Amino acid sequence: MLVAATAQGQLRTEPRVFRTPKPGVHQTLGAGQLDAVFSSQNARNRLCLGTGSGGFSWCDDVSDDHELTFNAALGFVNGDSNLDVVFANDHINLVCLGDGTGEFPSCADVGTDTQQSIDVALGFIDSDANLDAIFANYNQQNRVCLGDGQGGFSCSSVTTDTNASASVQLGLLNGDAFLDAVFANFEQEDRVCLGDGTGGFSGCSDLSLDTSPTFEGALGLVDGDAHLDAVFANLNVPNRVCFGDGAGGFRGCANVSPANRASQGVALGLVDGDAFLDAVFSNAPNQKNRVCLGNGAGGFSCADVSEDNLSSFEVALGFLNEDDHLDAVFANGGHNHVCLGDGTGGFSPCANIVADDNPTTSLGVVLGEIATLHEPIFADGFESGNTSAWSSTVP
Ligand SMILES: [Ca+2]
Ligand SMILES: [Ca+2]
Ligand SMILES: [Ca+2]
Ligand SMILES: [Ca+2]
Repeated sequence: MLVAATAQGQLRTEPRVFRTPKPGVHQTLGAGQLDAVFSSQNARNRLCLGTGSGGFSWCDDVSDDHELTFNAALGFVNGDSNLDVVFANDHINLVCLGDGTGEFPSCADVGTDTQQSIDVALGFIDSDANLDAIFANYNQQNRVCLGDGQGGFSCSSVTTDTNASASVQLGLLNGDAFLDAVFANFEQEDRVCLGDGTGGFSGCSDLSLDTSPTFEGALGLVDGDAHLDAVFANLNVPNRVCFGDGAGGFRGCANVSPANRASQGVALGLVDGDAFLDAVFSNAPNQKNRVCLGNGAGGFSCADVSEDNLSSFEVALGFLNEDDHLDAVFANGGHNHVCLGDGTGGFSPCANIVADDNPTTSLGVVLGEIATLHEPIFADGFESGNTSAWSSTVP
């Protein structure tokens, strides 16, 4: 449990203790290599450093915090150019500030809210240049937390709604330049809340009459117009796509496919070679994940990602190797999993992330270039930090 008494915005510095020694020569460091942060159900959240060739070479705890974490978001929270991470927790949410080497030396509570936050999104919600956070809370008021640019946040309720929100996405849904929010609600109507540009939301309305058990949503341009659309991952009923009208409403919804699967997560990206947005769904428990190729008009054609029957709670898409084909990382019960895209809608090969030798249950995954700074190379046999052992530095 977190230190509840930690003052809002006051960073606590944690000892930089790594349980797994980093390699002396850190071949994974360098710009352009995606790393992954996994949100853990019953253990510490994990960072895995990407190799740039489709694998992950090294994993360790992000911090000593032992919260039940449902999901995370990456962004530049304070004034440096190192990616930071915000965790949506069962209790108080957490921000950990990165130092660019793959370590997060400072973590702090995000406000003092103790709601059960299932998801978090980051964006510029008010008019300043400080990144803000918005949290989807289950059966409690959703909260918006405005950043102070230094790692501190000031939180308030989005509305008085106390829906079973399981997911939140930010996007420009009506004609103004203020970020809006879509909340996916479990067995309740999903809601859209229009931002007023000052950190408030001028009102929320039902996105549709659909009351599916929805775990996650994603926003993207699915059909041929310039209005953001929403795709929802549903439990044991068809996944749905809803088409934005550009005015903050949605003009209708359709099934992504008629299949009923236990979809817990969804990510959108250009998976095959056309310009039409595609969707990848993570399914759990013990089901094959699915890739659904968009036809640019709102329709999808779906297939299994692989033959693996995984318990995948979340999926993230990114370029993990050097080809131009989107790849997928799945957050699993057990070993997390990577599938490399072939650019035609297929994924092969797929492999477990064996660099994480202590797999638990990961509920979320986000990708970003976290370890971008070059690190000193140390001579063999010397511990990192023993400055008498400097041999050379990476240019
Ligand atoms: Ca802000
Ligand atoms: Ca707006
Ligand atoms: Ca496509
Ligand atoms: Ca790739």
